[in-house]
Amino acid sequence: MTLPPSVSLVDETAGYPILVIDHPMATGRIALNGAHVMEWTPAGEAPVLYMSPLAELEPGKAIRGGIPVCWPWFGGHPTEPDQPAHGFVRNRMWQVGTVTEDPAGITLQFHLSDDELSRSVWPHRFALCLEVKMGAQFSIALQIQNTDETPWSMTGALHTYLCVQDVTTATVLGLDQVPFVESRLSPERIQQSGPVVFDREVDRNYASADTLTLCDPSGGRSLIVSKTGSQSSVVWNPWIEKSKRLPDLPDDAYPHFVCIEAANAGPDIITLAPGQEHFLSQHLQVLRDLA
Ligand code: TA6
Repeated sequence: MTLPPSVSLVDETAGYPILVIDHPMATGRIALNGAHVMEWTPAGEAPVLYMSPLAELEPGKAIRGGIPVCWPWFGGHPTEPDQPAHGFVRNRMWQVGTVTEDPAGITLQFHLSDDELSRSVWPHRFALCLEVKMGAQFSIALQIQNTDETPWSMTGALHTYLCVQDVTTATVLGLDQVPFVESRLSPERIQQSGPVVFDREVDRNYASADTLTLCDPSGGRSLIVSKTGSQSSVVWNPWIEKSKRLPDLPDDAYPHFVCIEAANAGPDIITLAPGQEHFLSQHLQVLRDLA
C-alpha cells in the first residue's frame, strides 16, 4: 500500500488498521473495518463527525459514530431477523485502493467484493468501491456494481453522525412539507411542518432527495448536507431512553449529534441488472454562522 505524505497507517490494536490523515486542509481517520470514516475535521474547525467514546474498535463490529456504510440492506434484514442490522459490509475488512493527495486534500478508495462468507448471508455477487475526499469540504461516494448473472435488489445508507453542540437547539431545514415515516411508531406517513426539531427520539425516513441544512446555533455553525443516488433521507437522534439501550454510546451523548443519512430505504429499493451500477454519495460543507 503506497501512501502519500499526509496519510499513515496505524495498526491501532493487532489486526485493526486505521488510516490517519494529517493534511494542511483537514485531519481524519478511516478504519479499514467497514471502510469506516471515523473523523473529518477541516482545518480551523471543530470535528464534524461524531464518534462515541465507547465505540468498540474490534474486527467484525460496527463502529458507533462517523459514517457507517449500511449495505445491502437498511435497518433489519428484510426476511432474516437474526442477520445484523444495516447489512454486513460495515463489519467487514475492506481493501485499500488508491490514496492520493494534492493541496486541496486527500482522496482515498476502498474496495469490497462478494466472497463465500458474504454469499452465505446474501447470495449475490457484487463489487463495491468507496471513495472518500477529505479537505475543506468532504464527500463520500459508494459505487455499487452487480457483478452477478441475475438482477438483485438492495437498500442501504451512508449513516452519517454529525456533531452538534446542543441537539435541543439544533434544527434540520429543507424538509418542510415532506412526508416521512417515524420508524419506531407506525408506518403512517406524516407531513413535516417547518424545521425538524429534537425534543424526543427522532427516527424518520423522509421521502427526500434534497440538500438539507443542519443548523447548530449553540455551536455557531451550520452543516450543508447534499447527496446523490438517494430518495430517502433518514434523520435520527436516539434521545434519552434509546441511548440507554446502546452499550457503545454514553447515556449523556445524545445532545451532541444528529444522524443525517443519504439512504435508499423503505420503498426506495434499488434493483440492478447484471453489470449495472448505482452511486450513493453524500457531500458535507461547514458554514460558520455569521454572528
Ligand atoms: O438510521 C436510524 C437507525 O435505523 C435507528 O433506528 C437506530 O437503530 C440507528 O439506525 C443505529 O443503528 P445501529 O445498528 O448502528 O445501532
